[in-house]
Amino acid sequence: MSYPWIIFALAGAVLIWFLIEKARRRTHPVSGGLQRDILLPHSAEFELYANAFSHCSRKVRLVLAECGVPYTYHQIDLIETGRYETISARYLKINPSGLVPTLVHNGHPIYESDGVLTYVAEHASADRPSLVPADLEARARMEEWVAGGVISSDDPMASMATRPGSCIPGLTLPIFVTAIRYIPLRRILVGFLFHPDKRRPAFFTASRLFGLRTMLGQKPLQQVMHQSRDHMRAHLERLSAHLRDTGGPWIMGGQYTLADVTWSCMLLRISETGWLAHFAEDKTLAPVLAYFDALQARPSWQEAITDKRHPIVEKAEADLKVAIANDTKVARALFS
Ligand SMILES: N[C@@H](CCC(=O)N[C@@H](CS)C(=O)NCC(=O)O)C(=O)O
Repeated sequence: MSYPWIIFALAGAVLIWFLIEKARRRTHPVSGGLQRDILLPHSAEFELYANAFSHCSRKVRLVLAECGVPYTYHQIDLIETGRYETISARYLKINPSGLVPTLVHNGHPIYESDGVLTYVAEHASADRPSLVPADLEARARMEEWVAGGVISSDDPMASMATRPGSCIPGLTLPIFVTAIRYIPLRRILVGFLFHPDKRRPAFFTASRLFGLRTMLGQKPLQQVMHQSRDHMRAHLERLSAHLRDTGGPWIMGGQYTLADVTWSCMLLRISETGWLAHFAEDKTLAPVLAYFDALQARPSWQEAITDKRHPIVEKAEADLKVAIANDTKVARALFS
């Protein structure tokens, strides 16, 4: 074969590989809840596909631990913990939306973490206290707190003023930037080929190439972070006033509920990204800090959070702390 033909044949083979791979990795939205019509291969009654760092995954691990439900754990990587495993052909068979977490019960997947919380609470071990108030009116109030923590699959940053969960992605940006330095560029670039949301590989590629200082200096990024920060501060003030008025120790008073599962993960995220220390300069938020301490002291925290920590996230958290403490440009970009 002559030289141009070899090039032509190779290009054709690459194109065919790309098209096949793209078709295998196609994502589509899924409806929440138990999927009775889907049966997946499974070996345990409950199996959880989740990521160590993902906020929604943490909620599900925490509710499983609180409810004493044993499960087989499958760690699924996001690019910030190593690779785009949520869009691998293998994972898309489990959840075609390409999002974690997915809880599988007797082979049937349950989508959308907030529906999973209720589902697990209904399947709690008989020796565990209920995570849902028996009184209907109290239950409705708890559900409002849980709804505030939802991260929408369609628009994760929608309605920040009414939904603290929507502030989480913006507040996570600094730790994304620090974590991605541990990921090889070639893995990040794969997202341009296959990730359904090209803003993710674009953001991560820029973060990998330019680093924290430069990224935090970008006005659009600052705007998102500051908007998220200011709305989150208002949500924390509301939480603080609520805890002070009711006397806690939990959101629904004496009963630890799904509302506390949700807020555990929100407080964890703003703590590991350095925002909580900044918010805590406002002494009126003292009840929130005491509440966060109490959440971390529960045995479920050890099982669901501490034991599942990811080394890259630990390094990123430490790097970010050092940058905030030693680099005024970084601190100013975040907190001024
Ligand atoms: N509404 C969904 C949101 C799930 C979600 O956004 N998951 C993120 C991680 S927290 C994800 O899988 N992202 C895919 C990616 O980053 O590529 C739920 O509550 O389960």
